[in-house]
Amino acid sequence: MNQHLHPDGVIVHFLTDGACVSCREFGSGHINSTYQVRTDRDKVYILQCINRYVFTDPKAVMENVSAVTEYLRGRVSDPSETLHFVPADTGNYYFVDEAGEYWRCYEFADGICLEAPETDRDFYESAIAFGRFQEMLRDFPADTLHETIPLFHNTINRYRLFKESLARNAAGRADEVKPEIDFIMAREDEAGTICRLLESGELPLRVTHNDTKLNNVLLDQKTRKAMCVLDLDTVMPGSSLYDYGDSIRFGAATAPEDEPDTAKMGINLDLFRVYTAGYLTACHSLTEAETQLLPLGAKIITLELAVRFLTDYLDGDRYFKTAYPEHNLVRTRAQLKLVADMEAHWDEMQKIVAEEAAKH
Ligand code: ADP
Ligand code: GN1
Ligand code: MG
Repeated sequence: MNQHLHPDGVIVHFLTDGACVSCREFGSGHINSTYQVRTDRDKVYILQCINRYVFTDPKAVMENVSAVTEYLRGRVSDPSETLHFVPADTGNYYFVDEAGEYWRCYEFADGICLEAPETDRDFYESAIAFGRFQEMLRDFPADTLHETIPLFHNTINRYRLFKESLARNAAGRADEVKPEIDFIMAREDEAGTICRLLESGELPLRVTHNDTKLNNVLLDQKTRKAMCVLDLDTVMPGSSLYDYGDSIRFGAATAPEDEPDTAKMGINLDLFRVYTAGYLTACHSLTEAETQLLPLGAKIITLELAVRFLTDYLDGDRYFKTAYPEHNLVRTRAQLKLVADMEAHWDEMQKIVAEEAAKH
């Protein structure tokens, strides 16, 4: 992770309403360093230091995020449905500290952020939020976006990077992960399916969010309706299958992403149906091929995350924030168990998608 200045020394460079009276670490994102700031005028903000290991061109990230939020502002029915940045004293929406770290400040969006759905309704609403997001960006000019992480969901490339890390064995951990390697390698060909279909034009390339886990969406405090999509750093050209699939991976699982007891991990088919219903309700533009392949999107992105977590474990935990040394391995095993359980329930997953699609 970045070594950066204390946030107290940074917030003064943003044009907040009032002076900072408290600043604390906030949220459970795996990438950026996030703080919640309160001012003496009782205003609340989010201050974030962008992870430069992950985002090598933070200025490009900010250009993307500014362009997307600006675009959404003209399309949402209420301003609370999109993010609002606070300018820095330089006039930019970011501030660069002495160490070269990039910071940004958002108005705090006061909504409910969940690590797991508390009710079916919550999960349905998150599907509405991400489906609507996809729909609103339908005509966004994709060629104006920077590729903030090159080949982000190119699973073929993810396998290539995995094999390189395995060969390097930088952290000396390759010997302990033999069963996980075998499981992953047995599915290499299938993992490239979406890439190949995008390449051949059988699946459309869209402007997508690319990081659609439940804690990247806020629900309204009072109504618990979909409010605002967060974490726009990876908005880039991509596939709707990964957006749908990543929400399933994280939210329709029977255990958290880092559940150490893999016996507890599996696919919750009720939640799978709930999310599918919500997504298809809010996002009308999916082609027949996309709709049919939704289960495959869920499976491939789960496999891709296993590959990414294991790659990071082999590299010595450089990418994802970890709370303990085995964390990335635990995450890998949980994802692989989820893949195995999806395989065991494959026919049911296909049937659910077909039934829900028939209603639209
Ligand atoms: P990361 O890339 O590290 O996941 P996020 O942008 O997702 O960073 O922020 C981490 C967490 O901070 C989110 O999951 C959410 O809980 C909270 N958060 C981020 N931005 C806001 C905001 N504008 N208003 C309220 N909460 C926010
Ligand atoms: C990261 O930033 P965050 O915590 O919302 C990661 C996603 C992974 C996710 C796994 C930029 O998401 O790709 O799916 O962790 N974001 C980036 O929990 O790599
Ligand atoms: Mg996040």
